[in-house]
Amino acid sequence: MAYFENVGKINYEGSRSTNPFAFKHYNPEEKVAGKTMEEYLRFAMAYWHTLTAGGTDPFGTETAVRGWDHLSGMDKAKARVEAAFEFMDKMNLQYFCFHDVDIAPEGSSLKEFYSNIDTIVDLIEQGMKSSGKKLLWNTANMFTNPRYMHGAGSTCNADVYAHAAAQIKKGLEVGKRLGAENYVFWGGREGYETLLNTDLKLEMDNMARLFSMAVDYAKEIGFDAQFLIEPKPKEPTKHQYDFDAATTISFLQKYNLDQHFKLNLEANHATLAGHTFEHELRVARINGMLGSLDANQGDMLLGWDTDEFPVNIYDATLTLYEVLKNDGLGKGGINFDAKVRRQSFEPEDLFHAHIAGMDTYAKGLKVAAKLIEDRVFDDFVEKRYSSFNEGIGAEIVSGKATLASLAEYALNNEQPRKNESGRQEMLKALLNQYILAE
Ligand code: XLS
Ligand code: NI
Ligand code: NI
Repeated sequence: MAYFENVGKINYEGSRSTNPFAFKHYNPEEKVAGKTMEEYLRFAMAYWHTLTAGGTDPFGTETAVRGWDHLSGMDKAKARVEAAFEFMDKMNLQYFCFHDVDIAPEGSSLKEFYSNIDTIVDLIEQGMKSSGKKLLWNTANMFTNPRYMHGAGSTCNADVYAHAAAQIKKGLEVGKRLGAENYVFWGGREGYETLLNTDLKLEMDNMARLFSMAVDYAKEIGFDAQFLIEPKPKEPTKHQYDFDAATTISFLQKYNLDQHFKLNLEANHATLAGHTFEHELRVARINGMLGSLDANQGDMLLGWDTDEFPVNIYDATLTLYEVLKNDGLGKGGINFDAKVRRQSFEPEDLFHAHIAGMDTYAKGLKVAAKLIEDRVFDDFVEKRYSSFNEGIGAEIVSGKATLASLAEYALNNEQPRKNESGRQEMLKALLNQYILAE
């Protein structure tokens, strides 16, 4: 059965193509900065947005029209697996990502959930074998079920904590079986609403304990995926512990978990934290913690995680700039944690959305590669800090300088080197020039 029968395979037709069902920039084979686009971009379909979600919002029910609407329970779950492989094939997506509850219904007990997962994972495994598609990452949803109202790793209820552990255990087993390249933790309920009822220290210690248990269990079963934490400052919880890249890195360092984890950074989460996406990527990159991306974009006029498909080429360029400077994402990839708008309810809209996102990132990759090749910002930054390459600057950098030696230097140098312009506007104009030219 075909679930997307109105759409065929999406191919690259070049930037002048007028076919809405074609890539204008994403040309998987094309070489950019020494690798093919496909190797750098490693695009993934988010199972939850593309197959499980139906377009609800806090004020309205589902609007999406899908070929599996008439089914329910396990039949629906099975149909979605078929649809998933058809979609990835047509869309030329090599990877996918899912939460446990996206693929299988929870049923009425943990045992039933485990068995539902096993049945569906059998089908996914077959689909992967015959199509060559790969699992970028899986994760456990520990935020939707009412049991997680107070959190999962940070809950006040030890029985709920145990349930979360059981979900993670299964998630790791599934990940191993399907050869997941990463395993993600996103803590939507790991945080607090009011300090009046919260033991902040115990909650954070317990979260770290759960992560350590996961590290141990993965080792025990020989699951060698890269562990990732996905920061987000708020929503659904008022204050979330994995607030942003910097906060999450220091959390991991404090609990000696930093060698086992990297970060999965999401564009819309960055802006919710009051950062640009490139800020989050840069912080992770310089700390050796850049793992994977959740590609989407928010709406500056709306204050929540709108998870729109990324279409902003300016942002994509700066995103890919960091990715290239990181020499790619290693085991990571670019997961479209993005959904079509509720009004875009037809199956075709899923294709338009992914084409828009993949083309935007492909174009960003090309521009970023050129910016790096021409050392547009590198040369400027190098020169800007050149006072640290010699004399007193070199002493500071080498760690030899003391407050006393610097004070002595300053006393003898009442006329410091004059400051130079930061040339921000010139650099932004250059960036525009590259975006428009490429
Ligand atoms: C929600 C998160 C979530 C994670 C996976 O805001 O982005 O979808 O990516 O749990
Ligand atoms: Ni995400
Ligand atoms: Ni999100």
